[in-house]
Formats: sequence, C-alpha cells, structure tokens
Amino acid sequence: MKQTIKYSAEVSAALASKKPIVALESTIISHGLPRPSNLSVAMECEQIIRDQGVVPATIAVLDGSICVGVEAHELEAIANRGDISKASIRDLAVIVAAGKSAATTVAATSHIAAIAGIKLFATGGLGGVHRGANESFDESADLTALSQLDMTVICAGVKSILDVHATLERLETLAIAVVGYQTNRFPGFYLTDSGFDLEHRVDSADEIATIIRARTLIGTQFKALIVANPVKREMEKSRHDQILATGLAKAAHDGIRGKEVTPYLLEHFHKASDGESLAINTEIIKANCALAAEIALAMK
Ligand code: PSU
Ligand code: MN
Repeated sequence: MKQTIKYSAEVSAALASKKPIVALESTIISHGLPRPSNLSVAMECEQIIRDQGVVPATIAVLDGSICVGVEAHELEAIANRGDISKASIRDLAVIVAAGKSAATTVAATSHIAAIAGIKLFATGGLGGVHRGANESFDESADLTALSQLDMTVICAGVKSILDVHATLERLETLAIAVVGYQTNRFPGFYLTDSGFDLEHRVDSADEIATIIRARTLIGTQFKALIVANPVKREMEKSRHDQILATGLAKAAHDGIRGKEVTPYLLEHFHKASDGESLAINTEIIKANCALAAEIALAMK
C-alpha cells in the first residue's frame, strides 16, 4: 500500500510552524458543482483563505492516498476526472486499500481533518435528515460523524432539500452545538432563513474563537460546533420552493436513492434555476471560507 496520508507541501509546512489551517471538502467539487466552474470555485476558495494568511487544506483520496491539502494538478483531477466517487467515512479504508480515488463528504473530510489536527472546516451546507426519512431512514452520516469530532464547521445551515426541522432535532440529540453568525434564524442554504429559530447568536469571529476555547475547557469539544452563516443574496422563496418541488418529484419518479439523492437534487437546482443556484452556492462557499479564515486568525 502507498503512503496512506499525504500532506501537501503547503499544509506540512503550516503544521510544522503551527500556522492556522482551514479544511475544505472535495465532494462539493466533484459532485456538488457542475464543470467547469467546480474547478474555478475550488481554486478561488483556497485563494480566499490564503489571502488572509491562512492555509487551505482541501481533503480527498487520490489513487489510494488520503490527501490533506492538494497540489494544483490534484485539485484539477478531483474536478475533472471521471473516476472520483463520493466517499463517506465508511468508504475510506475500502478506497485506500484498492488504490482508488474519491471525493470526501463533510463526514469523511471532518474525520480526516481531525486526524491531521485541523479543527476548522468550511463548506457549503451540511447533510442531514432527508424528507421522508421516517420511511427511507435516509439521514446523512455527516450528523453522526460531527457528533464525535473536535471540529468547528462553517456552513450555510443544511441544504433546503432536507427536512430542516428533523435535522435540527437530530443536531440537538447528538449534542452538536449550533450558533447563528449575525442571525437568530437557522439559514436555509439558498435561503437566508429556513424558517426556524436559533437559540444562540454570535456577531464576530472573536466570539466564535472564545466559544471554541470554552469547549475545550468544558470537555464538550468532541462534538462539533456548527457556525451557521446565512447567504447574503438569497434565492426568491417562491422560485426556490417551486424548483424544490419539481426536483423532489423528479427524484422520486427516477427512483433516486441513498448517496445519489444530494448530487441529483443539487444538479436539478443548477439546471432549473438557470445557474442562479450555482451563483448562490458559489457565494455561500466563498463567504464560509472567508469567515473560517477569520476564525482561524482569531484562535491565535
Ligand atoms: N452541500 C452542498 N453541496 C454538496 C454537499 C453538501 O452544497 O455537494 C455534499 C457534502 O459533501 C455533504 C454531502 O457531506 O453532500 C451529503 O451527502 P449525503 O446526503 O449523501 O450524506
Ligand atoms: Mn443519505
């Protein structure tokens, strides 16, 4: 077997000199955004983090090696290669052992980041409880993963394709903390407000850094902290709801199940909204990267 975990030059230097690092997932690149903008968005995200003097660590599995931080050609491979599957935590060892390649979900990315000692992670939206989960049992492994990891995840809430209320209940059960960034409402990914209240609001990166330090003092750090950062320019709600309804109906008609559901619905949104959802999705990820880098600096 090849070297199992491979650090990029930039990330190994940052780990050695204790420079702040922000982890980034790769499923968003391979399965969440369409080509060719997936690669440009991934590059922009890394740059937004570097511009603040923080090091990005995009995580993926390439040809049997777990990459913590990727070189430019590897980022391009994740974006463009046809053999990149979607890996959650349970898939990692199988993919590594077979020398295969995969993009990592929020669950798998957080798991790997934690092993590397990285505690901040920026993404778009978390997985959660799917609509109809009382029959399908479809709940993302993102939730159970985050209930066991010392990680702070900056996201725009959970995707609006999910059962948001059920997801919030599961987050509570799993003792995963949620704070709204400059909001009292839980964001709904493409929408600034999912329709649900949040108990805790924070207004600055410094406040978040203070919470992260308190978690360690209190011993609650091994259950993730979610920083929910609402998108600034949201999709019009009636348009959103209509696209979602046709997407759900189409997914049911096409018999889409399991790990295919999320990429299928995201692609439906990108097509049906004529690129508006793509523009919003891009804004979401970039804003979360910027906030994550700010928090990383506030941690010092
Ligand atoms: N949110 C997005 N785009 C994505 C995802 C989330 O805006 O591509 C991905 C993340 O990698 C997340 C995964 O971990 O979808 C959840 O998939 P599932 O519902 O199959 O667990
Ligand atoms: Mn699922």
